[in-house]
Order: sequence, then structure tokens, then C-alpha cells
Amino acid sequence: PARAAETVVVGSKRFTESYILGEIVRQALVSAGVPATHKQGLGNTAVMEQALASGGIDVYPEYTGTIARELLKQEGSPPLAQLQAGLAAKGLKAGVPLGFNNSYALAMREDDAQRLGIASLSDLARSKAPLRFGLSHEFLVRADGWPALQRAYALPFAPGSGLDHGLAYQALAAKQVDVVDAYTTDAQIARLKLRVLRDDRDFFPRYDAVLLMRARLDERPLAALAGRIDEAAMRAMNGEVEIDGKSFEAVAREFLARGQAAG
Ligand code: PBE
Repeated sequence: PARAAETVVVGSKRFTESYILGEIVRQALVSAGVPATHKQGLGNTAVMEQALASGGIDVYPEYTGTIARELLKQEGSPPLAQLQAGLAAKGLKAGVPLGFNNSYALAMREDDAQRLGIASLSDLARSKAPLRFGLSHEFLVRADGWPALQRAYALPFAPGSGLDHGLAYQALAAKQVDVVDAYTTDAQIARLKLRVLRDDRDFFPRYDAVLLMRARLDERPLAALAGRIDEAAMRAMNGEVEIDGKSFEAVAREFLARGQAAG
């Protein structure tokens, strides 16, 4: 008898967008006849890399800038093709560029930003206002995170202790903190009327969403996802979960159904 196809294990990081994309990947595989499960919200980048290395997962949604800085310790904004050699040395590959960039940025409440005249990170560095920072745990320690950003702009602030990314927005809304690290496709940016500060020294690389996977995984069943999600579409799906309260599963299912209809 034919052996049952091996189940592909999809992973996701611990924030809304990653859960949605992980669910899209799982459902796309199942639709293509590939059995797949989704281990949701496993942790930060280091945890995900470990899970791929140990075989705990086979694929998860990641971002080119994160692969460059965190996995490969590369500078600049290397395009996908330039990441493959370094990934291959780790038994990994990246593929299926989804079609959007999701960058780190610093954000403030729009009214504060206006009152203080802060539009860019250089403006922030010049500000004498006693701003309280609410930065996510991972941002505080990443190569493309706070320590290097503080040096690049000479930011005269102490960041305080780390917050969960979702809780940082709640703290900002409750005026417990004044500056957070945002992800630029977060639905909370518009919802909470935040201003994303311009990165006028081009500190952050591009963070194009891709799928990071074990080198031996057959990515062909996922190829149709390439280029299918632009920034507006990703922001809208993040909002369907965070603002409208839909499940990751439903948002993914509706996304894939739209693709079917479009042919
Ligand atoms: N991002 C933007 C980061 C966090 C900020 C989604 C590219 C990441 O998960 O690596």
C-alpha cells in the first residue's frame, strides 16, 4: 500500500500576522493534498530557528531583514537570492516572497508627535521631552533593535523593561508609555491614531515576508502564494483578527477562497 505522505509542520511566531500567515500556509498545503499541522505562536526568531534545526517544524513565515540580521549576521538589505547561500549552510532555504514589507519602526500617539514636532527618528533624538518607552522583548536585544538604533541616532533615552508586542499598544493607548516599536503592517497603527516616525537614516533593512523552510521541503505546493499579499491586504487581515475578532483560521480561509474565485 502507498505510504501516507509525511505531515508538514508549519510554525508561527508570537504575533498576529505570523499566526495568520502560518494558517494560510497550513491551509494552502492541505488544499494541495499535503497533510499539514500548525504549531502556533512558538516564540521569537531564535526559538523558530531552533525549531527548524531540530525538525520540530518544517516551514514558517519570516522576513528578509530578520533572516539577514538575526540568522546570518549580514548588513544591508540583501535580496532573497543573496540569503540562500548562508541559509543552505544551515540546511535551510527561503522562498515564496509573499509581496509585502513589514518593517520595525518607532511610533507615538499622533497628538503627542504633533505637539512635540516629531516626525522622524532624528527629531526624536533632538527632543527634550520626558518620553517613556515601551519596547518589545525581542526588539530590545536584536541586532537590528534598540542598542544599534540608539547608537545610529544617538537617542538620549533609556528604554525601560520589555513588553509583549500586543501589550505595548495597550500601554500606549492607556498613556502608560509614549513610544513603542511598531511593525508597519500592524492594524493598531491606524486604530490608535499613531504616527510612525520616519527612519531618515535608513537604519532598518527591508523586511520582505517570505517562507523560511528546511532545505528538503518541497515548496511547489506553496508557489501560488508568491506575490499574493500586498501591505494593504496584510494590514486588513491583521485588523480582521485584532479589531473584528475573527479567528486566524477564518481569516486565512477567506483569503484562500478569494484566490480561488480570482482563478
Ligand atoms: N518584523 C517586523 C519583525 C518584527 C518587526 C515582523 C519583520 C520580525 O518578526 O522579525
